[in-house]
Amino acid sequence: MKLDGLELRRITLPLTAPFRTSFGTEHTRDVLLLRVQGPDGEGWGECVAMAGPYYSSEHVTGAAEVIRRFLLPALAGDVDAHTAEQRMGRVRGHRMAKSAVLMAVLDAQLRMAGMSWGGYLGATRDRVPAGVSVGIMDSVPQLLDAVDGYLAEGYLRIKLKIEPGWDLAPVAAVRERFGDIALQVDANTAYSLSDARHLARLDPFGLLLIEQPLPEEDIRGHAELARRISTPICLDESIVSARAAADAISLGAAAVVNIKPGRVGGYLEARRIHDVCAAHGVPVWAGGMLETGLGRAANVALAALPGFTLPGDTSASRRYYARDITDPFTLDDGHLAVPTGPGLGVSPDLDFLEQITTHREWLAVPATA
Ligand code: OSB
Ligand code: MG
Repeated sequence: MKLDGLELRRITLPLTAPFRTSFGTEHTRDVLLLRVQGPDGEGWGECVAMAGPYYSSEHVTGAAEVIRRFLLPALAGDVDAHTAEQRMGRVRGHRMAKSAVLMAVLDAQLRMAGMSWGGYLGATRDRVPAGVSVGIMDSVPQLLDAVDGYLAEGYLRIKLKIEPGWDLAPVAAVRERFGDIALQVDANTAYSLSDARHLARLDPFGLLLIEQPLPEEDIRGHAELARRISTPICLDESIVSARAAADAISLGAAAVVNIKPGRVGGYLEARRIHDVCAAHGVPVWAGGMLETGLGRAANVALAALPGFTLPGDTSASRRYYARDITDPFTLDDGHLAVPTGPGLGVSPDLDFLEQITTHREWLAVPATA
């Protein structure tokens, strides 16, 4: 396929409620959207990098600059998702930037071929079970109200964000009030190995998993922690590639893996991680980065692959935004439907996009890589 150019667009979307994690509080989502355009069609991508480099080392303004300066040449000449991925491999890191470019290229490619995202990746289901990630709150009663509301909407699994000082009490309160619901926690690297005895006090609550208790680079620490607590350890931040997944699994650091395409450089690498985990019998689930309907469409399709045996952080649009940029994803009996149309199967509302656009630029693809 031939591509003429890439449009970068920044939009600001207010979150329906502040989302607090151990690395900060988000009030709005500042999203970088990409649109590749060629003579035969277009494709959309969403960059999951956040406003600041607190979840991982990337941030949205940096990602835009990397795309502009270093990734754009990968789109020269005859290109598809695999060639673009290979050419971008020359750039070290910057996986969220690469993932956004690859998403736009793959969307264009699949729209032209009339193939759906799920069909291309190997989805085996037409709907996926939805979980919800619940931020740190000011008080336990406020948390119980939030969880109560999500359970009433039909969410099939609750994830509580935790940090030192907000862990045992909220977990105990949610267990006491709601009983035997599917419950897990996410620490976003807020602990150290010296907290092992404290974290072992979560064991009696029968959590599905504890997500990323220790720093990104600390694979050995997670393996050691796994010997000291009975809650299964799931890695998020640490799993930056299929190779990292294979290493973490063989070292005993990951009993479960959270797969986020942005974090690993795109949907092709995400599928490789799925395959590596499946080969090892390690369950995976689809993480989220507060995506708009574009990223959500792709994540929901990914979550329909056979190895995704746990509910993902693939919540309905209204959990995040009063108005999404695509037709909203809705919860039906605790599930989201996998889009079936060509490419992502959803398209942004261009009039609404104009209203929330803060910056827009057109980049012509150079003649040669
Ligand atoms: O660690 O999973 C995380 C959101 C932003 C950055 C990191 C994380 C999260 C979430 C929310 O937990 C997932 C979602 O609902 O999109
Ligand atoms: Mg996480």
